[in-house]
Amino acid sequence: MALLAHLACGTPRATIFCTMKRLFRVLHDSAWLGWGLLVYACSGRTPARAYRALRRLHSSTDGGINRVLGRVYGWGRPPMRPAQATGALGLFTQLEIQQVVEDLRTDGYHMFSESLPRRLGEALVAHARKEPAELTPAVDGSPQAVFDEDDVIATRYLISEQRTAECEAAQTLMLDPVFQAVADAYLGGRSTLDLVTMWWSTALDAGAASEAAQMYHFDMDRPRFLKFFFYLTDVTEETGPHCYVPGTQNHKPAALRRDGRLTDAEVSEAYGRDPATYVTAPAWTVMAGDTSALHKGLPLRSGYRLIFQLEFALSLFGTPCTYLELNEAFTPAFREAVTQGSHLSAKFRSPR
Ligand SMILES: O=C(O)CCC(=O)C(=O)O
Repeated sequence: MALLAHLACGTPRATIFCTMKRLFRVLHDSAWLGWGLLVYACSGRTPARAYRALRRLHSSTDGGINRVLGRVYGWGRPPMRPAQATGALGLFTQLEIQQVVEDLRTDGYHMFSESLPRRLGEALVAHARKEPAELTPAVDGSPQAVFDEDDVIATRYLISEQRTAECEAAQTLMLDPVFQAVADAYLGGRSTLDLVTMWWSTALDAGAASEAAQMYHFDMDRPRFLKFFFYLTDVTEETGPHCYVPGTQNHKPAALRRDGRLTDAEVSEAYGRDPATYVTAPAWTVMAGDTSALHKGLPLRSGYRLIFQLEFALSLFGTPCTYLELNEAFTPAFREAVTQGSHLSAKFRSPR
């Protein structure tokens, strides 16, 4: 493909033609995106065409569109910048928060040296052990199953957002001021909780499963977002370390800007070596990651892995957001935070 494009754009006249064509595409996608942002501002609904334009523009501008939108959101709703914040990982001064942000800017991820309190981690694991989960790949006759390490039937078990959020330990982490302060500082604006999810990964199929995000890809559900990964089991070389290509949240080599799944060979070829960092860590480790960088979960060779994840975004423009019901499973403190107009409010709806 790259050779064909080179031949097609080989002569000076053809080069001008190719440049004009690319420019036209960027302008065309920008117009769709601008229209979509307007529709979203009026109705809270993202037109599918506008969302597709955002994804194409992420590739064609090498992330430039996301940086521009990030600045615009930041001007509208600047981050809070508290002098300090205290949460499950302890007390963080603004300086310490900025150090986390620095790592995120350079590498695209940061491993916290502080661990999740055992009490919270164990409560999440206990919740995940009893919840029915959606299976990938789908298993005939069982749309859902509870994870059973002695009878593994799928590569991934995804617990529903609603049921994950109803776990009290999950609520503690959603309310945590440190994660919110880090997200705001990195994204450069007031962020909103956008996703709460928990899934088991297993060694059932050792081949890279595209559906289970085990091939290189970038995430682009929203214009600007940050994820927190909470490791609830030991993540070793055997049990599916995350692979990150550091720096690709800022720039990607031209050959890797394509949307969709990329093979290991394509990624290594673009760098002339394996550029990935393989993130292994014991249970209760927390990692912040900008997954607009190229990343994947390495297929497990044995055992299983459980991850709890929170995502914060500057806007819910993008893929349809799953709104959660603020039912009686939520603590009074959590309900109050939602109703008082916090970073949680956009994600939750009162029961009908
Ligand atoms: O390690 C995995 O299961 C994949 C995670 C991933 O790609 C993501 O959360 O964006």
